[in-house]
Amino acid sequence: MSEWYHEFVDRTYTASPEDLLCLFRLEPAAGFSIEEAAGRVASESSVGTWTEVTTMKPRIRRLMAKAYEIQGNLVKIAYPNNLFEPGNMAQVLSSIAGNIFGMKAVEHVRLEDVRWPKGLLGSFKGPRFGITGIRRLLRVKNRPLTATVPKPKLGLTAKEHARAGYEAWIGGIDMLKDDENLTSQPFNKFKERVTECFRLRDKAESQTGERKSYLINITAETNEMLRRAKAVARAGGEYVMVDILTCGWASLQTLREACDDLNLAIHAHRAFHAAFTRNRMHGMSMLTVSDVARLIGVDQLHIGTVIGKLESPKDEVMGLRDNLQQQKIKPNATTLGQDWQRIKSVFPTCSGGLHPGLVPELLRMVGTDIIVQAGGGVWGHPDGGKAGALALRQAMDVALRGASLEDYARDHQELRRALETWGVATFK
Ligand code: CAP
Ligand code: MG
Repeated sequence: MSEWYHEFVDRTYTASPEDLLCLFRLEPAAGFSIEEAAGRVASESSVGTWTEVTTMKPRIRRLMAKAYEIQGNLVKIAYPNNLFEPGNMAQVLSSIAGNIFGMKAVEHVRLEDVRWPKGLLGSFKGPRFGITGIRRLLRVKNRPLTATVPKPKLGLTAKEHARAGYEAWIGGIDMLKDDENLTSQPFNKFKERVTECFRLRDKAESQTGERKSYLINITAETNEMLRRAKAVARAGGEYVMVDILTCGWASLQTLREACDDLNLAIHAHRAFHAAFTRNRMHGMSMLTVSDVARLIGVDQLHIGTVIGKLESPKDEVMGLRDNLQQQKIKPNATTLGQDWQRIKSVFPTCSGGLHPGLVPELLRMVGTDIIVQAGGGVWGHPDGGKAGALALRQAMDVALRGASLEDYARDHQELRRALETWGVATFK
């Protein structure tokens, strides 16, 4: 073990409330002990490099991160707050989630969780609306909110897309949502989609008397994204949707700034997350992604379903739900806990392979303070989108009343047809 690295391991160190804390799952490479690997991770993610340097100064020593707790392959590292530029998320992540993933001394390293100190936490905006604000916006007090993505994901024209939205809204859906890969392709131009969808949204609102909204995908080069956000605000929209991971944290911060002036809520899609969150030994946890998204300030974020088509383990989904809904998070074996202070909550969104037959079980598991998104589960209904929307609302009524799907389906044709089509079996 090089002398240098052991200076970044100090089991006698007591983390201070001003420190940023990281919990890593760390598997040393062959020939390295967990201390040696932990020292290297702490060094590389703070001030160090592979050798001692003559330019080192006592005041810089005070910026050294410390691996202060090692239990099995779980390592806690404390980072002095002055390592970080307040309000600059990309800089923070380039430190704690930068070069460490490529180090030869580690076989695997995963950033499981971060505890954000008050100072740094206060330098980010957090959500503009949060759960309470979104419920007020859509005038829905207690029940889960509903959303649908017209399917097929791509290929519908702007008019067809808007028409689908109208059917879903009339069928009882709260929010139309674009798919993560729909932006402004030749077959469905953004500008035309804004015009067509908000025209039919207004019509559906006046016909149903319910608030209806549209999670329109503005994902694009940052300046273009800002132009599209302005167009949505001009058209009377309440939301923008963005693929936060493919766009990147810096552009999300830019958008969040603009959303204050435009009074827009942000629906965050997490396409690409599984590239680095799915491997439980290496990469970054979805919990950490949810921290960063909440801090920068999205109002809604996908958390998975456990029972749907996409990989989303129950412990992860429940941990995400709590981390987004609650103000004070208790620590446990794999999380550091967090006091979110004045940072508002984020509406957890369950999506991916959901259909009416799965709704009661989903709500039993994750509760009702969520958004339920069903794309295939609405547009795959044998009687069309409106019937699919009605069936989803009926399934939700079943869950909220504690009734049985089968009994309720006897008097509700749309639900019955959905159950005939998909049953109640969860994805294996
Ligand atoms: C769901 C969806 C969403 C995923 C994202 C899709 O469609 O539109 O993008 O839910 O995954 O394209 O697959 P369906 P996650 O309702 O038709 O399945 O929510 O896990 O981030
Ligand atoms: Mg999608």
